[in-house]
Order: sequence, then C-alpha cells, then structure tokens
Amino acid sequence: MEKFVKTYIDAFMAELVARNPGELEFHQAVGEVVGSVAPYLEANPYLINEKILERMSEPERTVIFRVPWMDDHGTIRINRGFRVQMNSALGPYKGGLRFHPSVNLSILKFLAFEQTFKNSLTTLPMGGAKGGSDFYPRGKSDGEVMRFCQSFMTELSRHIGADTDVPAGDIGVGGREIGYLFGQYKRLRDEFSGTLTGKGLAWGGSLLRPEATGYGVCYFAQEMLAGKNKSFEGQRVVISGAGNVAQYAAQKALRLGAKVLTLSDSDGYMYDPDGLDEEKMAYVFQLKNIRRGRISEYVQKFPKAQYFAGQRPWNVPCDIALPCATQNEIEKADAEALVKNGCYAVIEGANMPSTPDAIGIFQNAKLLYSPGKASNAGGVATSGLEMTQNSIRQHWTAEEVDTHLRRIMSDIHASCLKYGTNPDGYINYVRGANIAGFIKVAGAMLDQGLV
Ligand code: NDP
Ligand code: 2IT
Repeated sequence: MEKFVKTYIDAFMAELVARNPGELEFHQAVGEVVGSVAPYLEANPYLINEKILERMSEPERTVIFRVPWMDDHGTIRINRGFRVQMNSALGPYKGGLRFHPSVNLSILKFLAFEQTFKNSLTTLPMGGAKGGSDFYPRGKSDGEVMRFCQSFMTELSRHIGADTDVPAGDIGVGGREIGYLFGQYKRLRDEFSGTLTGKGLAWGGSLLRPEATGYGVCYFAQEMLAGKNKSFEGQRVVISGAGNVAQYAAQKALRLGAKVLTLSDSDGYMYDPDGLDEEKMAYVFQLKNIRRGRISEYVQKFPKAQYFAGQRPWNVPCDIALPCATQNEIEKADAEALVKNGCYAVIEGANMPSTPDAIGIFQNAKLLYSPGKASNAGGVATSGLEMTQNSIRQHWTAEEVDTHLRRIMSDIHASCLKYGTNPDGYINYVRGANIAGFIKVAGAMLDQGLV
C-alpha cells in the first residue's frame, strides 16, 4: 500500500475511534471495510479529498427513544428504542430490527453500516439502516410482546415510511413481532402500506421471505463450492443458531444432500451424528417457532443426539461451517479448531460472526470464506422483492421469488470474484464484497452532492 493511503487510513481510524468512544463493534465493522477498500482509494485518491469514508461512517440520522410498557403483572417497564438511518444514497433506508438485551448503539451502528454495503450488493434500490431495542422477547407472553411492539412503533412510526425507511426482522423479531408492529403502524397512520417487510402472506408479505436468508446462504455456498468442483452432497455441515437463518440454512443444506450435524442457541449446542432429516426439521420448526423452546430439548426427542451446555459447535469436525447466530461467535481458538479439523469452507449467515483474528486464520489457511454481507444478503434482497410486489400490488409465486433470489445470490458472487480474485487465484470474498458494495454507494453519494 502507498504510504499516503496508509497514513490517511490510520488517521481516519484514530478519528473514528475518538468520535465514537467504546463502540467496539462499530470500529470493527468500519475497520474491515476500510482495510478492504484501501487499494481502491489508492487508485482513486480524489475519494480521500471527498471525505467519502468520513461521510459513510457518520449515520445520516440516529433516533433514540423511550419505550414504556406494562407487563402482565402490572409492573411498568422501560426499554430503549433505536433507529440508525445510516445511508440513503441508493434508496429508502432498509434494514432489520433487533430485540435483544445486548442491543446498544455500537451494535446497531455496526449493523447499519454493514447493511449499507450489503444492500448495495443486492443491486436493488435500498439504503442502509438498523434498529431495535434492548427488550428481550424470551420468556415474555404474547400480550407483553404486543404491548411492547405497540409502544415501540408509536415512536418509530414518526421516522419510517414506504419511501423513507422500511424496517424488517432480525434477532428476536420474527413474524409475530412484525405483525404487531405493522398493526400499530397501520392504526397510527391510517394507511395499509409496505412500510415493513417480513409481513404475513395474507397481508402483503412475500412468499419465501422467511426462508430467504438461509436459502440464500446455501445458494451462495453452492456458487463458492462450484468454483472448487464441489457441492453440498455428502458434506458434513456444522450450523450455529436455531433461529430463522439457521433453520432455513439447515433445511436447504440437507435438501442439497448435506449431513447437518449441529444447531445451537445461547445456552449450548446439539450434535446429531446421523444428521438432520425432514422429520427432525419439522420438529425443530415446531419447537422453535410454535413452542418457542430451547435446542436442548432436541436430545429428549432424538436420544442419539447429544447436548453440550455452554459450548459452541466449532469443535465438531466438519467440511462446511455456517455460523448463523450472532456477531463475534467465532473467535481465534474456534477458527483454529475448525481449520485443524479439516473444515474447508466458512460461509456466514449471521452478521459479522467471525472476529478479525478468525478471518485472518481462515484466509491464511486459504479456506473458502465469505462474509455475511455477501452470503446473507438473500434476506434483505427478498425484502426488496416484497417491496416491489407491494408497490405493483401483485403477489409473485414462490418459483418467481426463488428465481430472483438465486439470480441475485449468483450476481453477488460474481461481484465478489470481480473485485476479490488474487493473482494466485485465491478469492478474497471480504475484499470483493466490500469494494463492490463501496463503489456503488460512493458513486451515488458523489452524484447527489454534499448532503
Ligand atoms: P433469531 O432471533 O431467529 O435467532 C437467533 C439465534 O441465534 C437463536 O438461536 C439465538 O439463541 C442465537 N443467538 C442470539 N444471540 C446470541 C448470542 N449472543 N450468543 C449465542 N447465540 C445467540 O435471529 P435470526 O436467525 O434472524 O438472526 C441470526 C443472525 O442472522 C443475526 O446475526 C442476524 O443479524 C443475521 N441475519 C438475519 C437476517 C434475517 O432475515 N432474519 C438476514 C441477514 C442476517 P437464543 O434463543 O438463545 O437467543
Ligand atoms: O441483516 C439483515 O440483512 C436483516 N436482518 C434483514 C433486513 C431486511 O430489511 O430484510
């Protein structure tokens, strides 16, 4: 790297850390992108004078608000609500809502920043945002979740709209929560619009949106594997998480012939030596989505499986790992264990599940490694397709949506190859995804002037 670029990037990162103290996840996400786009800045130094990185890393708007609600015992509860509207250069702000006790400004800024580049990669007209609350849906009654969602939306509704900002789900926000949020939005605004995605099929949702992130991960993986003349057939697959993304990644992987060995949650993981099948998947869907149970219960139903409390699944020998739970869930020692046990592909379903150290280990070992912003983009892409269907007031078949989804994942893969292929043929998907996402956002921002 030329010295002037290195000097600039070091100063930029120091300034970012000073301006956003303590926001470690945000520093991590920005640092990864900035590291990747250095060669592009070197070739296009006018972007440094344009302060494009400084502009991109400052949210256009951040809203933080009180969310008061009453629990089933009549006790008053106060949570904190957020919406980080990071970038609207490519379209209305778009990105999920996360309800989890760990939610804070740093986590939502990292997610909104990632979302901006991810949405750019999808080729659809969507800017980047993220929001949510430190509210924990686990253990709450449906009534409590509804009252929380109504209070949350009462404030959020002032800041969103079908052409302004279109939220969706993320951790802790699924079909139930989107329903309550949509109902309150409709009531407050007196309009039935496409302001949220992930809606129920009967009221404006798109077929395949629930499946889209997990299926998209597997479609992207198929493209990566095909480049090595491989496929899912007969491969041992380890998956973390047991939520929306993990469930549908598991279902698609097993349908493509893989042996899916694990699922997990924040309490531990289950290992099924025979692998999941359709009957076991049906049990998991029922357990997680209807009964809202824990993955530890799997081993009571299928006693050949084992449960490991308090552990992550990364020590289980596998060919392919699909982290689908949360950020920084693969640390250095986990990455070393994966490589040592013969894993040759890590394809991220979650956002930023691998720490920078872990990514370094994967890339040094020349693994097939893809960052979430490329491989999990199928979810938001299908949200974009839901927006399109809402706008034209039509409903596409599952086949139509699936065809779009496959094409989008294939196009994202091609973008990664374009900007990420090293002289020795190794594909650096991190650099490919970051540069491809960045070029479009940067160009649109420059076109639109200093706003
Ligand atoms: P869900 O809430 O449906 O499931 C999350 C799963 O991850 C649960 O099994 C949960 O376990 C586990 N998990 C959550 N937090 C932690 C933690 N701190 N440590 C260990 N396990 C944890 O969320 P999604 O499946 O929707 O999201 C999973 C990941 O995928 C997130 O990174 C999200 O940002 C990303 N993503 C989601 C998309 C979507 O369309 N939903 C699209 C693109 C990315 P527990 O029940 O114990 O909390
Ligand atoms: O991280 C993500 O891409 C999501 N949670 C989905 C966002 C969306 O708007 O569908």
